[in-house]
Amino acid sequence: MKRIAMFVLALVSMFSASAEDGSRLWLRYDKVLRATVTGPECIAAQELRNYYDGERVNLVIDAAMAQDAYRIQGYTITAKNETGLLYGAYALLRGETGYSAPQWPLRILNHWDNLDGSIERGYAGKSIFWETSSGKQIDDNTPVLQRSEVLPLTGERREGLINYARANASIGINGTVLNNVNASPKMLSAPYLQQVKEIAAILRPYGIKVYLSVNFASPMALGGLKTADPLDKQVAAWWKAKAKEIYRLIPDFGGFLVKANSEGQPGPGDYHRTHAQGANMLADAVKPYGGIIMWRSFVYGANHKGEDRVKQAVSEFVGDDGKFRDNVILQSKNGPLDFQPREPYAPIFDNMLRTPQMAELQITQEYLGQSRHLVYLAPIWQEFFGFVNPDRLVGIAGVANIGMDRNWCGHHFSQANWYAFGRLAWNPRLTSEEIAKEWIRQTWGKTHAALLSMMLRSREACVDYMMPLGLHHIFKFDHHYGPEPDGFKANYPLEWCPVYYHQADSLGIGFERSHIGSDATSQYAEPYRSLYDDLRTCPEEYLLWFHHVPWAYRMRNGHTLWENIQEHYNHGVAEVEDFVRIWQDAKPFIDDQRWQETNDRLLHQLDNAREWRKVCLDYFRTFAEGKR
Ligand code: GCW
Repeated sequence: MKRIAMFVLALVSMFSASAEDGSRLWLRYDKVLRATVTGPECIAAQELRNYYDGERVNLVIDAAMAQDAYRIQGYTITAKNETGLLYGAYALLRGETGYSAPQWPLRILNHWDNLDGSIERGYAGKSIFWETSSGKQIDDNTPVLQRSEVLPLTGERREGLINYARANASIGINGTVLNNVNASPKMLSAPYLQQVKEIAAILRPYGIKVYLSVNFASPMALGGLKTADPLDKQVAAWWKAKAKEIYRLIPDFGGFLVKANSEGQPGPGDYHRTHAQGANMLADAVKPYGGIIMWRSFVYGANHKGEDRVKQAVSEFVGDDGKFRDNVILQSKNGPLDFQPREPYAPIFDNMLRTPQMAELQITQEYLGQSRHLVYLAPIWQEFFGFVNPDRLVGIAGVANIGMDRNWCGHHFSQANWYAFGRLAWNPRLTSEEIAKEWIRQTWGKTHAALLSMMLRSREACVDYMMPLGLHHIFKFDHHYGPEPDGFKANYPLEWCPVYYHQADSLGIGFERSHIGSDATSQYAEPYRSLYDDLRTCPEEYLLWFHHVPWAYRMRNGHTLWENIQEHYNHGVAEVEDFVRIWQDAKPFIDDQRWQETNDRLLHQLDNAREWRKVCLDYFRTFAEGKR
């Protein structure tokens, strides 16, 4: 009887293996149902029983182990609790042995998902968490929905969330923010909190806590108060009551993420209060339940007339250093501007030494070809950790690239970025190469050297065909995809205009940020302050970020700057041409659907890379070759 069952299962798994559509991510285990698993009955035991291709596994709980750590020794996995065992089980399934513990206790995905199912900067379909049952749009004027209007989590939705949880647990992610930082106050209304409770119940067994982004003006929009001033007693009381309501539903709720006084979002600044005053008021509300506040430092604009945008976060926050409650964490993007293909690290990490900090990385490729280009992001993050010591951070957040698309991330290779984020959140000292190898083996079946080479070169290729040598933000308005180096709109904030960033003129190109310019270099700690300030020592990959450089300037390879710019664009395009060749050669080894879909995207990427080169060089040439 058991034999027949196994035969049927094998057949089923053969069929599902042939229909490779990317939906199984890197968890492409075939059912083997072989292992005898002893120890506590838990999800780790289930997963091993289903998928471990060995005879037996012992699961052992040892209270003396560090939180989330595991040890794999022979047939035994030891951990402090079931979550640790689960991490150990997935590690065993990917062939790991030995002891492992995570760098940070907070390893969190940020979903920029809106309540109507759309996703800000999402390129892989609709939200996996939210949708109205009528499919209707939700805006500020929509009344609070009835529970029945919020999509129920049944059937495939529920299955999807379980698989989302498995995927996250398999790489150690233990928290998720369910909604956009541009947050609707309705998020905190009762029908939605019910939904959050249900999502939390699905994710909890996988060791994942839920968090919410909150709108700072919620007490007005939702509570009918006349103000959201953090020093107002009624406002503080409203948040306390809201926290109580949330924790009654979800006792292990993680806390709030806040985007305040940034890009039009409300915040304490509206009442002439500081970020610390705003954050602390919220921190006091969640403190009794062990909650945290992740307060973002991504601010620029109104209050900083004329100041170089990349300096504004430090200017605005430095006075608050040391003034935050101990359950507030400042969350900052890796670079001082906005998730560009290459930026120097954000100097806020040098300036807030008495404030716990988290880094926010972007998994969704907003400025790196979205989910149409193959760009493996681990090298960017590794580069960042080369400047900002992971030991100085208390956690890490990644803006998710996940949606309802069959393959979750739009591009089959964008899955690697989700995977790499989790692995680096666990251990930021893993190399991009180690992670890519792991991912390729699990996702494509074996170690393909050519795929590895393509992935490892892809980020630098993107920098080269989009904006080499420290150029930045020369994207088309708003959609952040194609090139628009001549972009300027008089009625737009200057900080959104490409011409503001590259400053090309008849003399040269680049943004002068040394002491003779905006002096952004002075926000850096040594040795970087001096290194970046001096044109002669500034690394060439940041050259035009920090300096306005003459077109005829001699670069390290002996060629002029203008020649170098052209060489980089050409190199970027040549790299993508090579990726297309690599993929052609890989055809015999790759299943049809994934091969075809990836091939289509690579060809599209090549068109785009050529367009970037043409548009940028044609435009810059008019200055460089003295035609203006
Ligand atoms: O890069 C900008 C994005 C916005 C985003 C903002 C932020 C969520 O273009 O879409 O808003 O950053 O990080 O707050």
